[in-house]
Amino acid sequence: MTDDLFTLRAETEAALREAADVRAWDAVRVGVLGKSGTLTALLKDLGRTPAEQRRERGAALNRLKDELAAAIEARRAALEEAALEARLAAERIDVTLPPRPAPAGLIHPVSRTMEEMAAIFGAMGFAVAEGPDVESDWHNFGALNIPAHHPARADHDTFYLPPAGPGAAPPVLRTHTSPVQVRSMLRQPPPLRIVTMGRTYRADHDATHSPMFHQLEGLAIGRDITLGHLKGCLIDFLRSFFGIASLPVRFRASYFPFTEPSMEVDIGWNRRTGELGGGGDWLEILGSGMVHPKVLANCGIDPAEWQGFAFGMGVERVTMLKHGMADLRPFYDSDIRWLRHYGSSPLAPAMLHEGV
Ligand code: 2NL
Repeated sequence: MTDDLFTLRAETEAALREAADVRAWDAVRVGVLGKSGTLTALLKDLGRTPAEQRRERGAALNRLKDELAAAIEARRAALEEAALEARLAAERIDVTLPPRPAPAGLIHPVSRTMEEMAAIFGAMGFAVAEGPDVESDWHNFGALNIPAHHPARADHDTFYLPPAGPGAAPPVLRTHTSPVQVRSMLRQPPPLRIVTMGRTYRADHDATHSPMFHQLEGLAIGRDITLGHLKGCLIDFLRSFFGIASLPVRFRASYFPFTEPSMEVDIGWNRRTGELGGGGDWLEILGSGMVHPKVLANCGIDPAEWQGFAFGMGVERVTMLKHGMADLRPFYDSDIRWLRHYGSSPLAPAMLHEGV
């Protein structure tokens, strides 16, 4: 091999060593083996080599060409491997790290309140009863001592549905959860201790009324159930639900067609600040009474042998009071900001207050 070929080999090997990435490596390859590369030029010049040296020169050039092609290929493989190693090192992850907390759905305040109510009344021995949203006129009104043309019907703004046939009473969207309790009394003999929660419907819509809202009702039937049991049960419930052990509770005579006597229940609050508890003002929170003997009889229970108490309240209303919410309408707007603010984690247990 002649000096110029030694030099070309040494220079190419040095250039390959210096090529730090595939771009630099390709420049070396093109500079040597490309169309205008140094080695290509030497091969083209072979014709001008004197005839007696041409054979040896040609063989030397071809050997060098193979040698450099191998060196170039080896460098490419080395560069690619180094690039892969660097990428693997950079993209390494620790699969033993705990996962980031995933955003989860939240419990709607109405559901949360109903869960808390079921827990509190459950602790007092009440079972949860459920029933249909579409009711017969009799289950929603008749059984509850509200016959046709009774003035109390006017208060209920009832949604009537198409009747099953000519002359049949139109079914209704239940205006309260009482028909669920009527069905429970008809289905199982006393004694009975149930609460029922769910959707109710009234054709009424403004800032404080929604055509669909939720009610909780309770019913306890026994041989010796008295007004004293009603008062103790509701005082305990209200103090537990609002988390205020000393919450003032007041019972005030009222009227419902399905209870006699009937009582509305007020809790203490501060009208100016909206704070529950002391403050000297009273706020109506629920209705209650001793189940009317006619209602017991309508539901197949002998009023000479059995008596009981019942009560009802609005779920949205007590939720708003508990959490200081001003407006009813956002309950049904599905605004994700409101839901995130007022929703609660499904992982947090229903908050129950001990020692109340
Ligand atoms: C209110 C008042 C009340 C009842 C609901 C009831 C149910 C049966 C028999 C007798 Cl099956 N009474 N429920 C009793 C008194 C009051 O609700 O202000 N609700 C929002």
